[in-house]
Amino acid sequence: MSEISISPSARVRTLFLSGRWIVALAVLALFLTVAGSCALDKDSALAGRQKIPIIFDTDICDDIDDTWALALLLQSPELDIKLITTEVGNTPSKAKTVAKFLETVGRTDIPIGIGVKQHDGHHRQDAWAKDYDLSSYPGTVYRDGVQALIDTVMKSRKPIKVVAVGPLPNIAAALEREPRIAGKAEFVGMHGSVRRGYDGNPPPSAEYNVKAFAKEAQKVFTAPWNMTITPLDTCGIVQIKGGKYQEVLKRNSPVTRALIENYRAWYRQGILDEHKDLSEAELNKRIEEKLNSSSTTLFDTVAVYLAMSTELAKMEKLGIRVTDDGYTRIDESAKVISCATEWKNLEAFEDLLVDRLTK
Ligand SMILES: [Ca+2]
Repeated sequence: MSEISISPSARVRTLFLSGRWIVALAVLALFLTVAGSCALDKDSALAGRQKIPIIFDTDICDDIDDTWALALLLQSPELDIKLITTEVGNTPSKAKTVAKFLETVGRTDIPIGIGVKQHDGHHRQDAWAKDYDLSSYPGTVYRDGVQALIDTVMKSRKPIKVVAVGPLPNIAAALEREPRIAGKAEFVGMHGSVRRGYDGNPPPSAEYNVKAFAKEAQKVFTAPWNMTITPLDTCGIVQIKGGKYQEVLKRNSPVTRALIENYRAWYRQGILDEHKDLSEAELNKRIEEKLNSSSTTLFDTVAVYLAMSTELAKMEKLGIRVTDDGYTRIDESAKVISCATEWKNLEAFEDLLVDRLTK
């Protein structure tokens, strides 16, 4: 209808005026919507700026501490998880556990990358995810986790942290394929043993994550990126027990439920691997005793913490050389790495861990 056809009659004028009101209201509504969305965008941008983008590289399903670290990660709003890659052994099987965990806690926005596979064998948490079909994961699963890691680092607009809590075949392969990732990322790892070994005392040990793939660790520890590690000196003495452990056990949230279910499956398989003839009653008794008393040593949770803060630990800049037999020796001529060599306040870290897990 053209403007010429508008009649000057009162009826038409009324309609015309009503129309103007409708237009005015629509413009106002549009203005409010745009203003509101601008404010939201501003908030989102602010939140986005404050969050630290990270990639979590984990050998989950071997020791259970990776699952505690994953739970801490998911409960830490400072961190923006861009990708989780699975390390060592049957990496597709490990990706199933990660996928089921993420789906259970409603975080299928997080992509999963399947890391370098060494074998088709079993891992101790397989039973927990045995009925899960990885192809049903609503989020993205990258078959080539190493490439996904490279792409995630290279396209990140902000410096990204690679938080690695297992041996390092994926990270070494990524550095081999695209050395420029070292200029775009920082490395934060649970690796090595500087002055104290597995029992919390000198001498240092050949720590598993380094020793299991020492050549790969050498590649990662000489790449030109900023590195921060928690060696056994700090991560090897973290264990949650007593009232703090009971808080986690009793919280019964999706995250703590998935965590404790995994702990149970992992512990059960560990006993079965060593005592095949154990009666079901004895097996259950041992599981209940352990599951009701304490966590195991939660090495990997400290690497997640160091990705957010170093406040509670004493940090030292040390030249660290990875030896062929898997030790991390202090060597002034080696690349300087930031090492958490002692706790300033271990109790505060344990409180933070429990607070995060139970919130
Ligand atoms: Ca680990």
